[in-house]
Order: sequence, then C-alpha cells, then structure tokens
Amino acid sequence: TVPGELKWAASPSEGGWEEVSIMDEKNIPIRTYQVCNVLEPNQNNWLRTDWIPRSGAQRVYVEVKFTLRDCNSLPGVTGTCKETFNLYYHESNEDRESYIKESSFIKVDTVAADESFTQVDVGDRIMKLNTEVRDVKVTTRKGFYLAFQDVGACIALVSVRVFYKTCPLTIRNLATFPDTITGADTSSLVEVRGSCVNQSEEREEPKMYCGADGEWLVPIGGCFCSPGYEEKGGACKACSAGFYKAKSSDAGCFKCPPHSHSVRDGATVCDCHSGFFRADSDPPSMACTQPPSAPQQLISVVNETSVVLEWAPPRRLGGRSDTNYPRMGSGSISSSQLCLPCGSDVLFSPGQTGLKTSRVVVSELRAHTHYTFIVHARNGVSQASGAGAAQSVSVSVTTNQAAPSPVSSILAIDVTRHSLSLSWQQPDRPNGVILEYEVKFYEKDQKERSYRIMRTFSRSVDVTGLNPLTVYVFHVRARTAAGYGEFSAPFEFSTNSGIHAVKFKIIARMLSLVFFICVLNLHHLCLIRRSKYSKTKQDSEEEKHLNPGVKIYVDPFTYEDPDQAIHEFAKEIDVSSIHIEKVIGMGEFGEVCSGRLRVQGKREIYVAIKSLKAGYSDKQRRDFLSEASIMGQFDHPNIIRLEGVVTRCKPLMIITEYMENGSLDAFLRKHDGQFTVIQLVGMLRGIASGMKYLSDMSYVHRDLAARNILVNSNLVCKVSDFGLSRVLEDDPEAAYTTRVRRKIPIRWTAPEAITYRKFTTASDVWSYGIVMWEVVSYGERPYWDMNNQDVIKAIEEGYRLPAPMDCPVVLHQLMLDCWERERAERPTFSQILNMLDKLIRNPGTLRRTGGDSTWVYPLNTAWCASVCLNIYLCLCTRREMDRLGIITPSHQNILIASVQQEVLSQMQHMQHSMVPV
Ligand code: ACK
Repeated sequence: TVPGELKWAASPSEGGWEEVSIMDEKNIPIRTYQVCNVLEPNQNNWLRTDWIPRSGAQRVYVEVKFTLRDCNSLPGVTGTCKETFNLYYHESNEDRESYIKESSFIKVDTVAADESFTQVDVGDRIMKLNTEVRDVKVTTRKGFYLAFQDVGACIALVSVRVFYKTCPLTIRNLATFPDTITGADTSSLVEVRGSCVNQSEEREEPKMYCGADGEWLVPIGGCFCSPGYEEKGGACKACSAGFYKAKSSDAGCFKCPPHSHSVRDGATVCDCHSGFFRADSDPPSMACTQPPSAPQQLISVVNETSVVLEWAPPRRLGGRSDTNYPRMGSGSISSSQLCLPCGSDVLFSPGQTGLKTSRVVVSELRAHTHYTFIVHARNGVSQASGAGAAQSVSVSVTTNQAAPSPVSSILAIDVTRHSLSLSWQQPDRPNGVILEYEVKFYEKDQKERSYRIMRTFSRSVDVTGLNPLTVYVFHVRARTAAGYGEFSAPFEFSTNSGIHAVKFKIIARMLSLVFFICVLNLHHLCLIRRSKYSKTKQDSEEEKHLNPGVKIYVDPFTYEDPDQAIHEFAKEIDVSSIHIEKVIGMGEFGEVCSGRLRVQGKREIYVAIKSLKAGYSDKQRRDFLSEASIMGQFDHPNIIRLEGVVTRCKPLMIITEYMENGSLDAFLRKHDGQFTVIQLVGMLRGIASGMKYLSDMSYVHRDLAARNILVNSNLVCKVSDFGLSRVLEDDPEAAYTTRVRRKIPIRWTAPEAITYRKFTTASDVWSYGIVMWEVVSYGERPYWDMNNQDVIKAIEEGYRLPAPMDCPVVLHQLMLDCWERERAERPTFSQILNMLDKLIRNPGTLRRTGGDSTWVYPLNTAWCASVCLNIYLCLCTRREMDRLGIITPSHQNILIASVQQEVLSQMQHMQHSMVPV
C-alpha cells in the first residue's frame, strides 16, 4: 500500500533485489521486490525489511506471498538456478539500524514454492502466487527485522504480512476476559483472570487459558449477577418493577410475592402493601402477611386447684401457619383487687408459652384463689405490626379447696436401739389449715404387709417399741378440711446400737454403690469379652466368603446415586489449589492438561488434569466420574494414582499423578532401540504387578494396551484408563466385529471376548501378551497393517505374532502362553510376575534370541493364498525391513513379495517366520 518506494535495505544494493512496480490481477499497481540472477553462480542477495515493533507479541507469524520461476522453464540455465529462498530474522531495540551483519540474522526457514510457473506472461495473468506462513519466537527485544536471502532463484515478493495471534476479548460466565496475546511457544497456555461484568459478583475466581492458536480454553469459575439484577445476553440487567432478586445467583428475577410490590427497577426485595408485614425471618420470596385475630370461645373448667382452658383458633390467621399462644395467665388472691403474676410453682401443661395446641392444663394453683387467664394469639408478624390486646381473650376463675401436697422430706433426729425421733416440714402447698399429720411405717423386710399408723398435730413424732438393728420405712401425709393429701415418698431409717441412722444410711448406700459399680464393671468386661469373641467369630465367618485379606473392587454403577460413589472413593479438591500449566492431549471427554496441585500441609506436586468439556449430558458426567470412582479404589505403585476430583464447580476435573513420559506406546516409538532387555522386562514387570493387583481385586480392565500404560520419569509403568464406557465404545482402536455389535479393540482382545464377550482376568492376560509384544518391538502396531477381520481370521487359524527383533526366546514363549486359545491354559498374572522376577534375577536366560525356531508359526496355506499370490509371506517389523533394505511401495509391514534369494537367506538367518505359499 506504500504509494512510493518501500526502500527496504538490499545487499548488494545493485544487481540483487530490486523494487519493481507491477500490476496485480485487478490491474492495480503493486510494489514487489524481485531478483532473478539464475545464470550466475554463488548468489547471495539480501533484502531486509524496516524495523517491525513487536508490540508485546511473543510469537509472530510471517505470511509471504511470492511467485517463483520453475528453473526448467528458463532456457539455458545451468545448475546455478535455485527454487527456494531463505527467511531470516534479527531481534533489535534499535528502529534505525543501518547495517546489520548477515551473521547476526537467525534463519527461520528455507521457503520453497508450492506452485511455480514456467512462463512469465503477466499480460495473460498466468502468475502462480504462493503463500507460505512461518512463525518465530520473538521475546528478547522491542522489535525485529526480517530478511530474505536469495541464493539464485527467480522470485518476486508480492506481499509480506507480519502478524501475531490473540485470544479475542470475550465474556464467559459473566466475566470479561481481555484481548490476550498468545504465549511464546506453540504449546504454551497463558492464564488469564477475568473480571466480573457490571452489577455482578464473583462466584469463584474466573479464569481461562489462552492457547497458542488464539482459542480460549478451560473456563473455570465465573460471576453471578448481584441482587436486583439478572443475566441477559451475557450482561446483568436490573429487575424491572414488580420483580425482585434477593441474592446473587444464576437465577432470574422473581415476580413480587402476594401482597407486596416493587416500584423501581433493580429491587432486591418487594415492599409489603400497607397493613401487611414481613417477619425478620421471612424470606423475600414469602408473601406479606398479617397478625392473627384473637382466639375464640375461651372456656375454663376448674378441678380443685387445677384449671383446664380450651379455646378455638382465631378466625383470621393472617396468611401464616405459625400462629401460637405465647403467654397466658395471671392470678390474684380473691380478697385483693391487685393482680400478681402467677408464681413459678404453677404448672402449665404442655407449657405456658409458644403453644401450638388450643388446650392447656394449669395445675398447682392455690386453693380458694381468683385467677385471670389471658390467651394471646400471635404469629411471626405480630411484633412487626405492633398489634397487642386486639389479639387476646381472657377468662377469670376461682379455684376450689384442695388436699395438701405431700411432705417432701423426713429427718431422723434421734436413733436408739428401740426408738426413732422423726421430724418434717409443712407441705409446700398446704391448701388450707393443716389439721393433723399421719405417719405410716413398717419393717423394710416386711414390705407393706403389716404397717403401723401414728397421728400427730405437730411436725415431729417419737416412734418407740422398734426392734434393734432393723430398717424401717416411713411415709407422712397431712390433712386439711379438704381431706388427706398424698403420702410422702418412703424414707428409710434403721434402729441401731447408737450409730446415727443417717450415717448408717450413707455408708450403706456408699457400700451398695461400690458393690454396684464392681458388678457393673464385671458385667461390662464380660460383655466386651463376649462381643470380641462373637466379632471374631463373625469376622471369620464373613471372611470365609470374602477371600481373607483381599479388598474387592466395587462397581460404581451399582450405586443408585453416582455422586455417592464418587464421594466415597475420591477426595474433593478445591479448584483454587490447582494451577493448570498446559494442554498435553485430548481425552475422550475433553482436554488433558498438566499442572501443579498444592494441598494444604503437603508439598506441591505435578498432576495431570482431565476435564469434562461443557455441554455434557448426565450420562457423560456419570461415565467421566466413574473413572475416578474406580481409580480411587486402587492403591498400588503400578496403578495410576488418583489425587482427587473437582465436582463442586465447572469444569469437572479428575486429578491424577503426573507421568512425565506420557503413554507407553508413543514413548517407546520415540526411543526406538534405546533400552536394554532388562529395562524392557522391568517395564513389563511393573505392568504385570499392577495387573496382578487389579485381578486380585476382581477388576477386569478390558482395554489393556500400551497406549493405556503411562510412564513416569523413572520409567515406572502404571496402568491407567479405567473409563468403563470408553472400553467398549470410544477407544480409537475399537472396531466393530462382524458378529458382535459392540466396539472392541480387536488386536488386543482375546478371541472369547471378541466372539462372546467373555471378559475375564484371562482375557486381560491375553492383552498383556500383546502389550509384551508392543514393548519388545518398541511400539510396533500389533499385526501391522492387517485389517481387523484378517486378524480375527488369522488368530482362529492358529497364527500368533512372531517374536520381534532381538526378542529373548523366553519372553516370546511367555507371550505365546498368554495367547493360548483355551483361557484356562493361560498363565495367571501372579505366575507371569514370578516368571519375570526369575528372568530379572537370571539375566542370562534373556540372552538367547531368535533361537532355532525357524518356521514355528505355520500359517494356514489356504488363508495365505487368499491374501497373496506370491512366493513367500513374511511378517516383520519396519525396523527389520529397514535393516534388510526392503522397500515396499505401500510401506506396509507385511512383506508379501517374491523376495530375492539373497534377501531370503538373510531373513532365514534372522530366524524369521516365513512361510512358503
Ligand atoms: O501420550 P500422551 O502424552 O499421554 O497423551 C495422552 C493424553 O494425555 C490424552 O490421554 C496424556 N496423559 C493422560 N494422563 C496422564 C498423566 N497422568 N500424566 C501424563 N500424561 C497423561 C496421555
């Protein structure tokens, strides 16, 4: 777009890059830089752009549009003609550097054309424009220069566009995330904290990650609209008149409840209409209410010194259900005009305040006394409304005469061998003048079969003619004009040879207490011993059924409520203790990230974080969390350890230990041929140990494969991937078998599991044999490029994978044992583990490879013939092919070819399974 010259620095200034104006396809003049010194050797023409400010970017993209002549189309050119140019950059704070040494430029890439053209005929517009984009990290200076080095091509640079990527400003979960420049590396994530939109409050710290390609990832937390506001189109809008919202939440505004209104926008609560009220404890969602009217039809029935009061509920309850009768009763002596409150000795049943029923019995009143009872009806808004007397009703009664209450205590004043002197207090409520006391007593041993009665006007009596050293029981009652009251409780005293009866009684009581405690302890001891015994017995009985000492895996799908299973087996982690660092892969439910976890009181650890992507169904949630419910039940060094789950906020996450080297298959492919046999057997031992643990817990994995084994920095292998649904449906390796309409990872699965879904520990053992093969062949694909149907057929016909290159014979034999057709004949994981331990202890046994076993895997000739019509069929790995220099056009691992004699003998030398067809 520069109207004049760009004047980029060219070196050499003449005869190299030149600025030329041409017409583009729309006949608009554009500036280009051209160079075309294809006939002269040793070209080194540089073109440097002006300084480009970095503007905060850390990785910039350079899009170059150019045309390039096909060397063949240039008449008379020799080997000097090139069809590429080089792109360089140089970081600098200086925006006017006049001369920069070529050696200080760093090469970005050599750029070649996708399209070159053979004829220059701009008049007819046969110009083939190439567009190439390269990216480069620029982090050290304020800006940079780009340079184009031509080494003898015929090029025209038509446009150079330099840009960087941002994650655009966005609003998620009511939080605004600013336009954010992506990180410096292609895998880096920039953590961005969002800020709540206007009129919203933080529900949980809003966070998102800006990925290198300008996409926002893993939204966490968010905001809720403040009280009085609701979410509309990603913003918080005020509730309109007649509506309200009391709390910050993700709910919308609510209509004002009955008898209330809001006149202004943004109400957090609706005001009550006049005459209506709201109690302090009433939620804003409750209708406004009124106090109750007075109770009705209060009646009283007097029975001696008790009064029964009954009434009917108020006619109007005011729209509430909490009407009660909070306070009632006052009383006065009839001769006085002054009312006094009832004493605390008056009993109200069921109570004096807060009555829910409309009946109360008042007892222990004084005899011959005038009482007024007031019954108030109250509800939650009585106080707010200020309503009082209007809500009460009263009745006046006079109690009748009544017998005195019982004597409450008797004391022995003097004790001799034949007499007791007793004394007592007047009853609490004599209910009149006491005319007499009656004393009833008997020998304790005799019970009440024979007793004696004495009467006295005073509050003491001398009881004589008693037997020595004998315990007597005494009861005393009072009499008024209304008759006898009730006898007192029994009081025991003993005649003695001078020991004070009370003392005797105390000592006797203490002795009996000591005795009682001893008996109790003995009894308790017996109980403990008995229960221990019975527990042992019960335990042993239970254990008989449950395989002693072995924990059994519990299928989380047996829980009606999946959340119960997850909380039983997995720890809830607070999302604020997780720090996500980068995305490391895609799981079936969403991204898998790595990060750090800091739990209070523990040191920070690296973790892997699987998240459940938004918009999931209930089933997906259940399936996602089932993996954690399963994993959480395991505790073994060769099983991936669950750190916990995040279920209380979104996205849901499963946090596991971090395995630095990722999955085993990719790891082995990356380090092809770099481990000793002992190291490989060590990995296999770890996997077998993990699988033995799972089989002891009666867990069948169903998808044991190297891709589901994770490797840490110490080469420890751990079994992972316990998602149930995925096992049969979502594994990338799963494929339909013809007979069974369910997805199964065919190459790893035992025949009985493929044909009739018989998944057992023995079918896991078959898969383990395949994993052994994957490990020893450094991540080769089992059965190479054969299709699933051919694999099934071959296995049926008795074909088994041959020993990979350099595979110890014992290991291959163990694989073959795992692939026994009869599952009962396969080894158990315990036997596999023993075998591997033996091999590790005697590494000499691992030395023999290939062995003398030529032609050990006879292929069914008919099957082979149907597959190929060539002379030999050989299965070998890609590495072996490379070693033999065999190139098959399709790059297949199965060499179906007529191999030449010398290759054949080399292959025989390698002891390969080869079958003449
Ligand atoms: O082969 P990878 O690097 O290892 O890519 C996959 C990806 O996430 C999707 O599953 C990796 N991955 C899963 N769990 C973990 C873990 N606990 N530690 C490290 N990487 C993991 C896996």
